[in-house]
Amino acid sequence: MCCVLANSSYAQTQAVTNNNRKWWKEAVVYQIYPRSFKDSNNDGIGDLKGIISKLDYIKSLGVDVIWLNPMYGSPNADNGYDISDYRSVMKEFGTMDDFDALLKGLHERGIKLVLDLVVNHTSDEHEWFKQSRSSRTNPYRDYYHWWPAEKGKPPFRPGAFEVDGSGWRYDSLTNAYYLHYFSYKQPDLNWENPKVRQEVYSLMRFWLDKGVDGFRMDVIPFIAKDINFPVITKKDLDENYNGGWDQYMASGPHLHDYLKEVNAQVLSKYNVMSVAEGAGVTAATAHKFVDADRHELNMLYHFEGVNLGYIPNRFKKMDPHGYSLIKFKQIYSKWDSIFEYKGWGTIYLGNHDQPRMVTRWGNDVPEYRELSSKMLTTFLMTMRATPYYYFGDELGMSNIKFDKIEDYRDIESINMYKQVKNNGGDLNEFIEAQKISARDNSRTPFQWNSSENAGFTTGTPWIKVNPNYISINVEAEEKDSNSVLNYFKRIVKLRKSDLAFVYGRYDLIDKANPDVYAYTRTLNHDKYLVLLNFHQHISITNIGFNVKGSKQMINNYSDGSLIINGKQVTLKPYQAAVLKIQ
Ligand code: ISL
Ligand code: CA
Repeated sequence: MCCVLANSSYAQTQAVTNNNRKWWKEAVVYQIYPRSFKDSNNDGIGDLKGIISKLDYIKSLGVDVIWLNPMYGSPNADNGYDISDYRSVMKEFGTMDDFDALLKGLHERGIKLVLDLVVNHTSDEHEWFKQSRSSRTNPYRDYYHWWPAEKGKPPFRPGAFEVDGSGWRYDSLTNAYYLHYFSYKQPDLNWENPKVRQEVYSLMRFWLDKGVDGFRMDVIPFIAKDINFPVITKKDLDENYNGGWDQYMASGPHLHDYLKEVNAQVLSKYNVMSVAEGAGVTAATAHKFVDADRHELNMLYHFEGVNLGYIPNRFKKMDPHGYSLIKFKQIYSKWDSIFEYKGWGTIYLGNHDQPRMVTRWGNDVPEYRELSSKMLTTFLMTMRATPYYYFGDELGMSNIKFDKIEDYRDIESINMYKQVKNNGGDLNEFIEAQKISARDNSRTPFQWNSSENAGFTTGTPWIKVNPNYISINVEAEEKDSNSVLNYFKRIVKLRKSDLAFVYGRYDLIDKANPDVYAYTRTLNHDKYLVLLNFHQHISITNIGFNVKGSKQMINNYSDGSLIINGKQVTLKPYQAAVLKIQ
C-alpha cells in the first residue's frame, strides 16, 4: 500500500517537471479534412486557399495544432490516401505557394501544422510503382511486394477496399501479383528495402524543412510485414476482429527497428510531434511505440474505443442495444493507466474515418443534439491525453444518413455495398447500418452559414451538404452564447486554465454506474470533478466524498443548474459539469 501511494505521488510531482512537459501534451489538435472545409474557387471541392480564408475562425477556437488530411498529388481513389507525388499539392487543393501561405498564416497565429504521412502504400500512379510494375528487373521492382505467378496464387491477404476482398492483384505485364492492403489503387511499399526507407525519410525532411510541425502517421504498424507471407485464412482474421490484422498482417519483425530509424534519422532532428494511427495496437504493444526511452514516436491513437458497439464482421452494423457505458469507461480508464508512467495518450471520438461524434456516441435528435455534443466535448477536453478534435464537431454537426448508395463518395461504402450485393446480402440492412457508421457522414461540407450549400461553395459540392445547415452553422452559433460552438471555446479555455486538466491524475468514480461517467483530475492541491450523463434520462451518481460547496467551472445546461445532495449528484439528460473541489 505504501508503495502504491509513493508511486502515484511520485508520478504527480514528476508529471510537471520541465523534462516531462511537452507542447504536444498540452495541445488541443483540430483536424481539418481539406476537401470539405471551404471551397475558394467554387469548383465544389474544398482547397488550401479556402482554409487560408478561414484562419481567423480557426484561431478563434483556441486550438493549438492543425492536423491536415493528405493534400499531396493524388488521383483520389481514396481521397488523397493514395499519393502519386509526395512533394506536390493536389491540383484540386491549389499550389505549393498556397501551402506555404497556409503554413505561414498558421504560424503567424501561433498555430502549428501537422501533416498526414501515408507511407504504407502509394498510389498505383506514383512513378515508383509505374517503374516497379514495368519489368521484373526494374530498379524499383523491390519498392513494392510482388509475388511471381509461377509460384501459384499468393497466400490470402485481405484488401480492405476491394469488392472481392483480396489484397493481391494480378498484373499481366510481368505475370505477378502485387500486395495492397487497401484498394488495388494503393500498392503497399516494401519497407524491408532500405532504399524505400531513405525515400520516405527524404520526403519527411522535405516538409519538415519547410517548417511543418510533425506528422500523423497513417496505419504505421502495417509498414512492416512478415514477407514470407505465411498462410492465413479469412477465418483467422474474422476471429480476431480487433487484433487479427495486427497479428497476421502488420507489426512485422522489424517494425520497431524502422520506427527507431525514423526517429534517429528524421524526427529527432526537429522539434516536432508524431502520432501513429495505431490500427491494431493493443495495451500490450502500445509502449513499444511511445515510451520516450525507446526513441520512436510520441503518441498513438488506438481503436478500442471507437470499435465499441459494432457487431463483429457485419459491415460496421451497430448492436441494436447501442454500446455499454460501463465498457466505454473500462476502455478509456485502461488506456489512461497504460500511459500513467510511460508514453502519452490521445483521445478522440471522431475523425474522417468515423461517423459524426454526436450521432455515434451521443444523441442527434433535435432535443438532445446540442446537449449531448457538449457533453462529449467535455469528456474529450478533460481526459489525461491530447485531444484530437474533428472539425465540425464544434458545431454539433451530425450524420447526414444517406438513404441511397448513389449519394456515397467513399470507396469503402461503395465497394462494401457491391460486396453485400454480390453475396446476396440484405442491402437495406446495409444502407441502414451505414447511416450510423459510414465515413462519408463526417466528410460532408463544413457549415459556415445558412446561404446555399452552407457557404461552403457556390458550385456543386463534391458530396451533399447536410440539410440541417440552415440552423447548424458558424454564423448562427457565433451569435448564440449558448451554442455548441461557444461551449467548445469555453471548454478549450478551461482545459488550458490549469495543468491539472493535462497532467493531473485520473481517478474513475462510481465505475459500475451504467449511465454516468464521473472522474476526478488531481494535480498537487487542485482537484476537479467531471460529471457526464451519457443517457437521456435523469441519472444519479454517488461520488464518495462531499461535493457540496465546490465551485462550478462549466455546465452544459445554460442555467447552471446541478442537483447536489452531499455525496450524491443528480444529472439531467446528457448533463455535463466540471466542478472544482474546494
Ligand atoms: O476507416 C476504416 C474503417 O472504416 C479503417 O479501417 C481505416 O481503413 C484504417 O483505420 C486505416 O485508415 C487510414 O488509411 C486508409 C484510409 O482510407 C483512411 O482514411 C486512413 O485514415 C488507407 O490509407
Ligand atoms: Ca476548390
